[in-house]
Amino acid sequence: MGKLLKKLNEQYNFEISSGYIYYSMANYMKDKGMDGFAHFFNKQAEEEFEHAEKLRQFLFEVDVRPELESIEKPQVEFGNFTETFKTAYEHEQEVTRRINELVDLAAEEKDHRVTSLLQWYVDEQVEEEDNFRGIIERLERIGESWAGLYIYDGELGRR
Ligand code: OFO
Repeated sequence: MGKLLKKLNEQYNFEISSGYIYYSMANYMKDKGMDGFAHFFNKQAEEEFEHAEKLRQFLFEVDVRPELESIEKPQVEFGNFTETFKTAYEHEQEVTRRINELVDLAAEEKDHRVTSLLQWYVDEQVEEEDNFRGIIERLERIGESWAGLYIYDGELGRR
């Protein structure tokens, strides 16, 4: 496996571990009685597994067998609701950094197949980051108001 495809395999694993982190956030929220926020993070986890699946399919298509690595134990406590979303946002920024690195490497290696695949991830990251920024802004406005939190919990529960 060349360097670029190895890095893609790493990203495949990273997407799975992202899903794992979001499951942990979902459990934190559920434990605090915020079923809507928990639902949001469960959906987010499912999306990560779809991102992983897309990479897995691609690797097979270019005749590489994807390899699974062990997954690190995710964080369990997150401080509070806003902090949880902030941690998720920071995680998405890390994903973006990794995708950009892959884009640069694909350009260096002149691998247009990978460049084309990665364009989808570049666009997806713009959406993901915007999404989390919006949620954090809402939560910061709501502050400590339980009435506001419950309304927003219901809203994100319909995602
Ligand atoms: Fe949440 O991002 Fe995957 O790629």
